[in-house]
Amino acid sequence: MMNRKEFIQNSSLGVTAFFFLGSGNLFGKAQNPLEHQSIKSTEIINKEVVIIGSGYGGSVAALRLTERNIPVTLLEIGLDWGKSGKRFSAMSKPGHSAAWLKTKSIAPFFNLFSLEKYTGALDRLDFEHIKIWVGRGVGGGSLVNGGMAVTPKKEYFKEIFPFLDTEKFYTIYFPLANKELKTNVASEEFLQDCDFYKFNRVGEEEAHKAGFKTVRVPNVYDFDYMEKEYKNEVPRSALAGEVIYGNNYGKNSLDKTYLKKASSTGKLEILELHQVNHFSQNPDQSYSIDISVINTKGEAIQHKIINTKKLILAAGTMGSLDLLLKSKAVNQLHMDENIGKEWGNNGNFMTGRNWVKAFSGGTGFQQSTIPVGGIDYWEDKKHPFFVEIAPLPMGMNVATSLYLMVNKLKKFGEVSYNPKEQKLNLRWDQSHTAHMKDNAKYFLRKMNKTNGGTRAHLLFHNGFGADICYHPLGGVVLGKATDQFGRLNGHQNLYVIDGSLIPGTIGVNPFVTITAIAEYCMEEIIKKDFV
Ligand code: FAE
Repeated sequence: MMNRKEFIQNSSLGVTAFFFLGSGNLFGKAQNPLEHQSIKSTEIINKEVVIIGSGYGGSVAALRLTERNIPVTLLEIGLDWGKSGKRFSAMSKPGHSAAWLKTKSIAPFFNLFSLEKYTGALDRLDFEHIKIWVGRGVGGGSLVNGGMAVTPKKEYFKEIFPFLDTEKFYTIYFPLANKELKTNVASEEFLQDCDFYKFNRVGEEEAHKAGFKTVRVPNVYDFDYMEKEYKNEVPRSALAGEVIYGNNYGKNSLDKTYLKKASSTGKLEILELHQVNHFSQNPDQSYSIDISVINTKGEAIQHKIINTKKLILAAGTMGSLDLLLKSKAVNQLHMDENIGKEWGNNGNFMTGRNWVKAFSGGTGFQQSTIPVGGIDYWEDKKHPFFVEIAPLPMGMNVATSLYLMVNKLKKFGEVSYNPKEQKLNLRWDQSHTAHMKDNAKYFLRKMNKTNGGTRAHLLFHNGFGADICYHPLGGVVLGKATDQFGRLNGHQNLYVIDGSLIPGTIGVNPFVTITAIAEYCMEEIIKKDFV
């Protein structure tokens, strides 16, 4: 039997696996752009509407405004990968896209790779008890995520958002989000036939034997394209180990859906490599945004102030919190007392099993990077959870199953700002994840008892990845820090439209919910505030 070190060394990829659930200098000390020698002056520009961040919230806002002929400027700290002509790297060969301004790869396991510092597509924000992965670039998290497009359970959605019209969400906003995101489901025939999905067939079979119910999980990866990949009719992406550093083909990330549509109106201006430092409110309720334009090494090369009548923050949960709290510290921006509260990791907890079917074929040599299966145990009274059967595409038969669990939250975390160190603080420790660990123990015990296998000590210290978070949510909660449509309390013309609106948990992978909530908010905001 291999030990953890041998396991890592023996893997031909030595990387990987990690999606689904789903710090750099962005959240570190703010650099004064004018300190940079080459920057002599500040450019001042006026715009009608500015959106900060091009993930799910920002992309929905951009489309709904521009299709009504409203000119929008979208500021994104990361690269416009489509425009740049640069390619995303596969997990076996981390290159430029693999990490945001780091010199070592930052995947959740096995970071053996040195990197050239570059404005890559994946970032990791490190706090004492939790590491948070996020996407950087035009398309935000959609560039690096596993594409799992899951609509939450109606009852849980109702519990989390009791004041929203649930029926309207399930008849209008969720179907609309799924249509625009191009959500689709793999054919059962393909999944049975395809060698690259053995890990999923094994995962489901073992779950059934242990008494768990499994569900097919929709995705935004185009499964028709994947079937062609399998037949070698088109270039491979999901079947060539691409995902967490970006997919060159197949995945309908936001640049191919919402943002493409918004750009076709001719009303959308996307400014890449624009790092927003902070913003201030003017007496006439307009906003001034302080921006460093950076190069691909992360150096500030230009300083801009953009004045705008309306400002939409869509920098993702951690990005929007950072901007709000920093702007309060730097510019005395008024701050609602609820900002930073009700933060959560969406119950993310990683675990796995070694020696899965070790003596009868394992989980397969080749694995697709796109997950398609889930274990639904959400209704259990004592141990409610949802588990994603995650691929582990290591280029060898590792006989190891990886699981990303989504649990309920028992206790919220809280985000604040440390003005001295100029960075975010996150109040979050083992007491927040203790019940998730209990659920993971229960799940693994049941699986191992029926199927054999051991807790995945080869993947994680002690077999549990309690500190891995792909789904940061909350901190600017809808109806608490904002009104019921994302208008920030105590301000005019200032909106938050992203994952921070969801109070810490939604029970499944979150981007479909973030998209649906953005659709709902933008409908009202455009109707009332953009007459
Ligand atoms: P997000 O997509 O993070 O976009 C925010 C954007 O703002 C980014 O492009 C930032 O670069 C940009 N930004 C931030 N700060 C600044 C600044 N100061 N100046 C300029 N720009 C800025 O926000 N979810 C699922 O539902 N299914 C999955 O399968 C899944 N897998 C995942 C796998 C991984 C590895 C990761 C990291 C996440 C995964 N997620 C998944 C989570 C999902 O991608 C995430 O919830 C959404 O992307 C969040 O959407 P937002 O619109 O909130």
